[in-house]
Amino acid sequence: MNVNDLEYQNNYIKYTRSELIERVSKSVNESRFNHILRVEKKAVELAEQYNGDVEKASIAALLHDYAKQRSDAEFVKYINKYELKPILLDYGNAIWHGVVGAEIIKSELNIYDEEILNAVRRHTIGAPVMTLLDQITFMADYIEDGRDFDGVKEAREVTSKSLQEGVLYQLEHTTSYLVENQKPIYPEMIDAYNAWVQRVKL
Ligand code: DGI
Ligand code: FE
Ligand code: FE
Repeated sequence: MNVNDLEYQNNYIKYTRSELIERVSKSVNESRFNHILRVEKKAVELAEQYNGDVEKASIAALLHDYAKQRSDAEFVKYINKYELKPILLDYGNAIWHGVVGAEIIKSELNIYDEEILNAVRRHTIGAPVMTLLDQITFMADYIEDGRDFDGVKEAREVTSKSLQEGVLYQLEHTTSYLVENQKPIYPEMIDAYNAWVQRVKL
């Protein structure tokens, strides 16, 4: 289906799709907003292919980077206010915009659907156990049509054959990239890699 024909019918959130898009467009810059729309398109395609909930796929995709452009100070404020894991303070925006971003979404948009919020929380780092919606959001972000990195073609091919193999592909490649560039890996991402490499046989 064309995403623009999508009308929300399940009351997961109190916004129509266009109202949600409007709120998101006010929270991020134009290039980030365009990325978000491409992620939504890809998430809806994956939901159709893998029998996911198309409406939740659209909502989670539209929200996944909602907090991406908030200041470090704002994230730290939320980490303290909601007593989130102190280890978060050792990381930065790359980890915060998903994990802490979910709290910002709750507080600003009054969206409380934990399945949707978890897909946002897990969209950067994955998790040892991921729902279908988590996997769709995680992969749509990685392979949306505007992405252009070494390996994206292969990532798209793998994901079109098996969503789970796509998840493992991303975990493998992102953790390798972080090691090669001497960047710290958030522990849950290592846990995710360990779980998925043992679950999925390539
Ligand atoms: O928000 P996007 O750019 O659309 O994509 P994303 O949420 O997948 O974020 C990707 C960035 O996050 C990329 O630059 C790699 C970085 N990242 C992912 N996992 C980790 C990480 N950075 C650190 N330091 N540690 C991680 O575990
Ligand atoms: Fe992100
Ligand atoms: Fe993204």
